[in-house]
Amino acid sequence: MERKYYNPQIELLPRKELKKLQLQKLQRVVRKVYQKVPHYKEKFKNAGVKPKDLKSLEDFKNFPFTTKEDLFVDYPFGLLAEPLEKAVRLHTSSGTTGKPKAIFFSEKDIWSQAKLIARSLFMSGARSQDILQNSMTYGLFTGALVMHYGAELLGMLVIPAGPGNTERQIELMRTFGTTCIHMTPSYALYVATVIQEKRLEPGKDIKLKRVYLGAEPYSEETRKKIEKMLKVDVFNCYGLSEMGGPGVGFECPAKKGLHIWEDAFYVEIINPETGEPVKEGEIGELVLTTLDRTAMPIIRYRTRDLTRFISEPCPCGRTHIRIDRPLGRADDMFIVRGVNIFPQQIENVIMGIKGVAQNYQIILEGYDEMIVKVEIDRDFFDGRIERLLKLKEEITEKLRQAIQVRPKVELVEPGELPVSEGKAKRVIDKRTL
Ligand code: DLL
Repeated sequence: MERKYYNPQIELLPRKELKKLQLQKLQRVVRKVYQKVPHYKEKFKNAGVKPKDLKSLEDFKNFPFTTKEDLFVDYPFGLLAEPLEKAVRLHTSSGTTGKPKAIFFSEKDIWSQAKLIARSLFMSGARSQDILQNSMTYGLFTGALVMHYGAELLGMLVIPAGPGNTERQIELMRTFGTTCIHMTPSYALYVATVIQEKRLEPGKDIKLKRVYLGAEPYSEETRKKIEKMLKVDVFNCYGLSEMGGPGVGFECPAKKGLHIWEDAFYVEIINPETGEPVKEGEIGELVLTTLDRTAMPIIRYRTRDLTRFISEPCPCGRTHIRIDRPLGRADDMFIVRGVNIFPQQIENVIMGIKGVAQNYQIILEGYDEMIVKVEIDRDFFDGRIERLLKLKEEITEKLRQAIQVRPKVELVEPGELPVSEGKAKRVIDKRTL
């Protein structure tokens, strides 16, 4: 039964045919939003395009982008392309400021996204005998519910644990023999540390095999660290509420970038300043169009997420394009002494250093001062000061080499920094510039 979530006719579809399929779907979606959503009709008019102008995929770049701000025009129902009664679920995504973005799903939308999740989980090796502990937040956030439906569709036993209460998380894992877990990377680092501190043995006390991490950027070093601590395979899962939540992009066992499901999304990467496509392999802003969504299709959505295409064929044989692990949103970037820095760059350096525990925080204060607080293994606080100073110097120097700015590094004991169960807040900007 579960074999139906591996569909070689779609997943291995030659790119030429995949593009043909995309064009057909794009023409349909463009027609639909033009006819049903006055806001899109207006935008098309301003851009001087009509649905009939979409004759090839090339033509699509003449169509207008949808931005976060567009979601607030005629809020909250303005972008619905079907009567509200057709919608069966609401999810929201709260940005850093203002009102949340409201995303509506029809019944069909719920199951299309669930199928993408089932396909993604199957691709990672999960099967119906697996037990998924879903430790993302249930509620308005898409993270838990969307994954939940997809995992059930695949036939997995789903434990709707939600985040937090780490003792209970571990108890659930031990009692029910959880084999797969879905959570944020920052929380996973914490849970892995607690498992280690309790001296629970991976494979024996804890049966985890696969860990699905998403909802926030994290580095390759963090993946490696969690894989080593728990003896598991970590898979990166990308998505955003506007595109239906998790399952938009997912890693295959090659773990070299995330496949974007191109039968469901049309994907572009643009230069955020000019709006033009970037050159092959260059980093830019990911722009996505829903190809199957019915209640609230969105075209050319500027995600603000920065990534690049990995265009070489994937060893897994799937033809759907891969993107590199998202670096974060353009808004996550901060500038210190004229240098553009992403939290993930810092994370990638520190998580590869022996002695560093699971948590860190970046504080910007005073006149462009950058402090990196790093939790380190408890046994470093055994009174051997030279060892501590050496570690501090190693972290400072490696960060300086990576980001060209010498930060002030503070080493703290595990548990001293706030633990995030959902999305972590890595940067606190208290500058008075
Ligand atoms: O975070 C959907 C999701 C839930 C994805 C669970 C994966 C797992 P939003 O709350 O709308 O939706 O936030 C979306 O989070 O635009 C990215 O900036 C970031 N993000 C999500 N997944 C990843 C990832 C969900 N794997 C925003 N790597 C996105 C990096 C990610 N950033």
